Amino acid sequence: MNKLSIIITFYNNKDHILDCIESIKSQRNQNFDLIIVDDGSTDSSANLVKESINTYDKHINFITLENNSGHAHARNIALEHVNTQYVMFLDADDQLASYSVEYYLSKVNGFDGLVAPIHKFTMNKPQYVNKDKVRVEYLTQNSNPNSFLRKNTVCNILFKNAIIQAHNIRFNENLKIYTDASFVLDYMKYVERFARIFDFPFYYRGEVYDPFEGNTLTDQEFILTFEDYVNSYFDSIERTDNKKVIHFLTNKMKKEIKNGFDPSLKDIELRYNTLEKPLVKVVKSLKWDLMKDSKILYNLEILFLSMNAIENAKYVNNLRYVSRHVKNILQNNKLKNRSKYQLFDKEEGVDSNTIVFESFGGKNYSDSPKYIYEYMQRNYPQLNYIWVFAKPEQNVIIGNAEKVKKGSKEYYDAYSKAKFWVTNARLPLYLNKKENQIYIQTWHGTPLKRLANDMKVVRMPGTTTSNYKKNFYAETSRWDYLVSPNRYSTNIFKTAFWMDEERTMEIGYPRNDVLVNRSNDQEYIEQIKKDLNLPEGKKIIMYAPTWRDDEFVKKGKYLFDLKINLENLQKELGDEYVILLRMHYLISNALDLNGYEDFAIDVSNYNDISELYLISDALITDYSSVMFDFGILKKPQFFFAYDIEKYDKGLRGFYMNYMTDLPGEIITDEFKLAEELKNIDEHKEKYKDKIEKFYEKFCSLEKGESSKYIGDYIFNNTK
Ligand code: C2G
Repeated sequence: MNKLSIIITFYNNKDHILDCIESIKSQRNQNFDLIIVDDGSTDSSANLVKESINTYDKHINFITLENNSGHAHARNIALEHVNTQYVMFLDADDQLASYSVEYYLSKVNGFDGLVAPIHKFTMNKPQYVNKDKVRVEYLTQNSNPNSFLRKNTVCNILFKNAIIQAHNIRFNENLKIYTDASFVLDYMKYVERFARIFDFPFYYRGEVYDPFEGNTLTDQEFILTFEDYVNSYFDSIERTDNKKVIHFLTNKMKKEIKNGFDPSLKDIELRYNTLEKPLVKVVKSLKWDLMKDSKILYNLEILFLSMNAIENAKYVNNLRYVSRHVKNILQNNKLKNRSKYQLFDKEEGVDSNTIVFESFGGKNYSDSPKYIYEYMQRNYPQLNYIWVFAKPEQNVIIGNAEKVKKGSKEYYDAYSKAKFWVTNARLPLYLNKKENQIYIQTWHGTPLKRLANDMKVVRMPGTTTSNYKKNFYAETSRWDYLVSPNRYSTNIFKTAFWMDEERTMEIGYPRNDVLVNRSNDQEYIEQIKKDLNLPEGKKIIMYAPTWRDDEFVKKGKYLFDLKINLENLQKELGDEYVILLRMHYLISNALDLNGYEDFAIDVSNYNDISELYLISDALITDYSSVMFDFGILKKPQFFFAYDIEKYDKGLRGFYMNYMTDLPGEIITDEFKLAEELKNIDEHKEKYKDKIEKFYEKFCSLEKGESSKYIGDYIFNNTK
């Protein structure tokens, strides 16, 4: 007979349930019973599970509940079916490491339980238990009364079935979300000795893919969970008279209040208004605990709350916000400018004639903001223009705009004062877009790679899928207008950016006006070539690849490993061609072109890629949106997709069929690339129809008037 039962209950977990079941199948030690409860799912998860266990050589107790009745009920039902010495719970969106069951069974030793840690989602999971890292201790409930309460969850604890059944321990079905403590607290009363594992991962939380759907407890809106948390707290302290346990639970509750009503939270007012009732109730009961070692203003807020004086409490909460910023200002620290801005930014300070421009987060003077600015500068020189740069001294701009440094006092003044914000990438969320300001987001490319909310998982340093999407949503919800280059993009922006059509200006890209207006201007084109010091009489090929989400040094700094074979290209093409190497703006490593100076030119720091399109006879790219802009010129393109497998399936996924819809040859081999490039004219002929089709779909909206459209719109809305 098996020693352990694992209980999985699920409700509409289609995105995670297979990974969860896989983690069970992958247990090296299969000596356990499995009880699965479908808690009235209405999505495909039940079918997914059934399909998956079809090929699993194990007897499974699969229970279907007709209606969804909540975690507590589903688990209580499952408990009726346990026939083993121990039982543990695995959440349907979590996973167990393949060594867990084996390890637990070797350590539990007949004791009253085993408590193992819960880890966050990670890509880098160890494959075995590292003896030098893991720590196992045998403890008594008397001396360690709070071990079972760790992390607010019953998951990843081995409970002894005899204790559960003898004392009829069950989850409190009156609680909605935080039901686990009710079970654990009753169980703890009968525990003497138990094992506890520290310092090594055995159980992983699943990744949150969709932070807006709210299926995952840890990620749910505070507004929706706080009241239940308070109810669960009161339920819990009634279940115990152990002072240490009460102290532990109370400390958790205190933290929940302190963090949940922090004055710097963006939705603090909403939280206060919605949660007044449970907040006052719990504060009344914990008043002295809350005030024990807190600062004076916090204590005052608590005091007001305990007296039901909500308006006064709110006032003090705001005072705490103000005092934080005043402290930054008085201490003269690096947040000083931002704090001043947060305190003094007012609608009355907005000036209708001021426009602030920023491109790629202040990196340079480029892209659509530059073209809109130059149009306005020519036609409306009387307005106030401001450009934001990370390094203002390194950027030369035309016209009379003021240059300001990101993060400086002048930077915050600019965003506070300008009625119009024009930028091509996300702006930091600490900038307050006020009601009487207009934020025009030009964005920076027709999407090929999946974007924002359309990405299932986000693998970028310094963020999680959930945080990335939440922040993105906060950003796009303050865009008044988004520029779209074509119908295809407009449709994508609806799901990726939550942008409705009313807020989308489907007018083509300002940065592409020059491609329409000057593609035949030989003099202009020759001048660009001269400025770049290119050898005369040679044809020009540009290589402009994109970046890889998973190749980075740190947040915002990505690496690129040049996979084209310069030596071979020079040998094959050097007499006739030069090659421009253009790295994406996120790439931070320098190219080493030693020995290729006459053939390869690094144009990564040349601000305006549109000018480079104009002088290039052909383009090599991979998955970059440069293909759509270059498509306007109907010149040959080659797609050097050496890592297509990884990029399409693993990293992002595409919006279109990469293999069939591109206006040029897809090449994965460095030598084949040189061969293809030798026959540019043939290639052009071969892809004639596809180039036309591509142009129709993605480029035909471009009429060379987009800068004018936006510039005039802005001018007409100034005073
Ligand atoms: N770019 C460039 N040089 C490169 C690659 C890109 O100057 N080697 C510029 C182009 O203007 C391009 C823009 O940066 O259109 C965006 O680059 P992508 O490679 O498409 O990548 P990304 O920044 O991830 O934007 O909707 C578009 C997507 O958001 C992609």
